[in-house]
Amino acid sequence: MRATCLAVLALQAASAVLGSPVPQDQEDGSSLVVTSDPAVDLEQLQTLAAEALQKAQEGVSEDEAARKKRGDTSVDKRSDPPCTLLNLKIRREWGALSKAERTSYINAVKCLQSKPAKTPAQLAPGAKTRFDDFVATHINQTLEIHYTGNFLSWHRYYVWIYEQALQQECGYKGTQPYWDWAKTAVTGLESSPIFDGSATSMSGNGAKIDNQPDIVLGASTGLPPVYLPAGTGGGCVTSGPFKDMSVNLGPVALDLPGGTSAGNPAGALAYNPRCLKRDLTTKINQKYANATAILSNILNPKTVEAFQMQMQGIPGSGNIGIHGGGHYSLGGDPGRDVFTSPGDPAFYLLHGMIDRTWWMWQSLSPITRQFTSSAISGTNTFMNSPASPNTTLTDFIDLGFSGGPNRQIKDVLSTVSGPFCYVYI
Ligand SMILES: *[C@@H]1O[C@H](CO)[C@@H](O)[C@H](O)[C@H]1NC(C)=O
Ligand SMILES: *[C@@H]1O[C@H](CO)[C@@H](O)[C@H](O)[C@H]1NC(C)=O
Ligand SMILES: *[C@@H]1O[C@H](CO)[C@@H](O)[C@H](O)[C@H]1NC(C)=O
Ligand SMILES: [Cu+2]
Repeated sequence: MRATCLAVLALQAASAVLGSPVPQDQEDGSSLVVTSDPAVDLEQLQTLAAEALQKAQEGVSEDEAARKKRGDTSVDKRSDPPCTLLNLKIRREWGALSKAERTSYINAVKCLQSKPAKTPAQLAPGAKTRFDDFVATHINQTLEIHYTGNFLSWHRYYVWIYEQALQQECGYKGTQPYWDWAKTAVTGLESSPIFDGSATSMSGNGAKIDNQPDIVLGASTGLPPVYLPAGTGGGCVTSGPFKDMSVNLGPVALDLPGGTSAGNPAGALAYNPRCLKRDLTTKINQKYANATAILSNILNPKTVEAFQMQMQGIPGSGNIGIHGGGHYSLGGDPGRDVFTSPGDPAFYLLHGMIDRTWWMWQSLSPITRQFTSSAISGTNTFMNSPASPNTTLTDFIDLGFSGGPNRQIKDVLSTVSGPFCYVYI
């Protein structure tokens, strides 16, 4: 059944890119057997997703070979190499990596932090390193990449270009790992392999600051604010590979109590070297980004609009979504700052998980959710403020000095076509 559906997908993928109308696909999530354990269901979904997309890709390749045989070159317009099982890359959860693999990832991140920036100093005086190029790009575009039509696709391409930089500029042989919040909600952040502060972690908590007030989110918007508990750290990170790293850019909006933003008065892109701060808050992880929350975000939304809103938290709903749950459970500076958050190297593991969640959701209805105009929804500005045009499949993603080339959104909607060839395990 599934194979037939996927062969159809192959044909439709090609026609979607060429602009012809695409017939409806079938929901492909029917093979999921929902159990009483959301963690088990998520594992199952992941396996189904990898399977569905791999088979789809085989279909695409077979189809291409057949067309070539007939002398039909109409699909050869795409410049990217086909994604096959031979070049498929696997992204894995941090805890599933060996210690040697974790160390090589950490070393590559440190390598990016030691190479000079490509961003011209007059554009972003605070961008000192290649790592900072990514932070500067994100700060510069924050209001056009969150609560927008490109939120998911922009961050997918951004994390991939970061992964490419680690590989091509710093000799990293592995892939971008991810932080599975379902796991850390159970173990607690402080004792997880990502944040336990060991030499093979992404560094641990910040130094403990006593009596930190609750965080109040959205106090200035007129909507009911969300109160988040303070965590178990709050100060400078004291352990692990990144304890001496310098955070060079921002902050822009730390959402301090009372609705004050605490941005750097010298400017968002000014040079402002300081320690990396964290405030690990397992309670936030448990409340907003547990296995049930992730599963519900994958199974319930039927449109991408609903999917991305549930993920980012519907303002005024009191729920910050799994995206917010991940970010605020890390906390600190720049972790808690929507603009500057990629300045904490754990950001890329967090957004690996965002991408993985989207990928699982897409695999449940692969045609509609990867290859049609229903794959995206939203406008080009944060909550459409100020009002802006709807995002379209042919809009470009421009990652500035982080890397490129600029890519149209339609080319980054599938992890197994266009420039990409990866799945999650
Ligand atoms: C910020 O965005 C503007 C407009 O796209 C661009 O011209 C500029 O180069 C960007 N700055 C950085 C630091 O990327
Ligand atoms: C798990 O997440 C859901 C959805 O956010 C929430 O309603 C539930 O209370 C959470 N469970 C715990 C134990 O906090
Ligand atoms: C923009 O998208 C909304 C929601 O999907 C839709 O109702 C509206 O017609 C679109 N506007 C244009 C100009 O296409
Ligand atoms: Cu972001």
